[in-house]
Amino acid sequence: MSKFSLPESSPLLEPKFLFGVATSSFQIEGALDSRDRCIWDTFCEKDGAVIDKSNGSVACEHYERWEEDVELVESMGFKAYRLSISWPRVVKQDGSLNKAGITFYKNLLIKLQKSDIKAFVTLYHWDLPQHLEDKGGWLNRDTAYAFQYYTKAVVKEFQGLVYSYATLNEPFCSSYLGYEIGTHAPGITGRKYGRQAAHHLLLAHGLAMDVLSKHSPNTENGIVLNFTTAYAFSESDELAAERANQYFNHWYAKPLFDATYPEVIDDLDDQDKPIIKEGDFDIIAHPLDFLGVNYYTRTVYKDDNNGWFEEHPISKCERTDIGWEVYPDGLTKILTQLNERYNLPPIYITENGAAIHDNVKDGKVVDPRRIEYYNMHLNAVNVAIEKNVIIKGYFAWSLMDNFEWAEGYTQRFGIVYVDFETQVRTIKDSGYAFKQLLKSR
Ligand code: IFM
Repeated sequence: MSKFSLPESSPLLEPKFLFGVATSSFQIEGALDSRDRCIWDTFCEKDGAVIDKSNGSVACEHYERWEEDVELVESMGFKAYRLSISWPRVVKQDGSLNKAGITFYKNLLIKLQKSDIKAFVTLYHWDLPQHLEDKGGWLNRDTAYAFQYYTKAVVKEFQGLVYSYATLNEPFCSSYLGYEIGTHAPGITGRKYGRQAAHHLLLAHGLAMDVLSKHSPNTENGIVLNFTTAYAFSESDELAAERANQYFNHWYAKPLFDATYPEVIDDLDDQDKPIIKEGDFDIIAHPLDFLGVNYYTRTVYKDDNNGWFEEHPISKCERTDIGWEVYPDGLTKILTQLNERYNLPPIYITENGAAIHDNVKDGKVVDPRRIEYYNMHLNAVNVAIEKNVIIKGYFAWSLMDNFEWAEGYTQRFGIVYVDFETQVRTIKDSGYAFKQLLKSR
């Protein structure tokens, strides 16, 4: 009997529905000395930036332990692995390639291929080379063209080894958290910076899609966006919730499909609106082979009586240990909403998971709350498919506990436990639950 319980007729139980696990370079690799610095190395040095004052210099030592880690993915029966490439590990400041970095990823990709695991490669999961930040980072339009150059280099090197490329992971986080409220690297604040960074990120995505479609036509090429489904506190807050929805979610989706920003842009002061050059939207709205959807929770909004919205914190609800409400209906809602609003390509759920304060006892990690979280969200995906959303796969976040950005090592999202003192990995019960599900299909 599987610990996950899905309706017997669920497409998730068919072998062609792809199950994978996800990670990102900065969160697991370590090995800072063998690459250029990135904005997160710098950010971690700032007082108060990371809750436990930690950094990514060791992380999960994946740079040394990658073979063991691929074997873990294989042992649980996953047929896909989502990883990201560290830009400063493969392209040096002078534009030449870092051979050691290229070899590391090549070996990893070859092992995945030999293990019959599809490689879903994300090109940018937040680790911008520091030398580019020194020239303005995502506030500088040239960074989008530097990303195009980097994409070309990667694609040439990894021909035949990659199943799917995503240009960006969660441009909302890179722009809003990084350049608008400053809780992520590079820690800049100001609405106009957030909006401009978002525009340059989307431009970078479009430029990279052009490279991918020309130089890697046989991979599935797309982008990964995160969505925090917006709910209204009361009927009179519907308009405010829709504003928030446009500002936090559709700001990143609408340009891809409708070649324009959502209406909420008209509510911004002129000085906060991004500078958009003629032709930018033609680049950004490049056709996609897939859309990656990351989902963890929802937010409830109220009108702030000033023409804008504010968050209305829910007092009594179930939460994971990072404090995020458990709300699986929000996943179904955002998937159906995207399907109604846009002419969508097929979707992969590229991240979903729960942070729980686990511990190892007698060699085991018992994590029933995480199993239940996954069970509810897998069922939410199933309902979305019943409502005609085309979904081809699901990736659990994350393969293993890792560096959770501004939360440092205080939050554990893995289905594999990592002891950060010894680097010993232990498959959690949730990992075994996936194994059981995958074996039963
Ligand atoms: O750990 C992150 C990941 O890097 C991006 N998506 C959300 C995860 C949990 O916060």
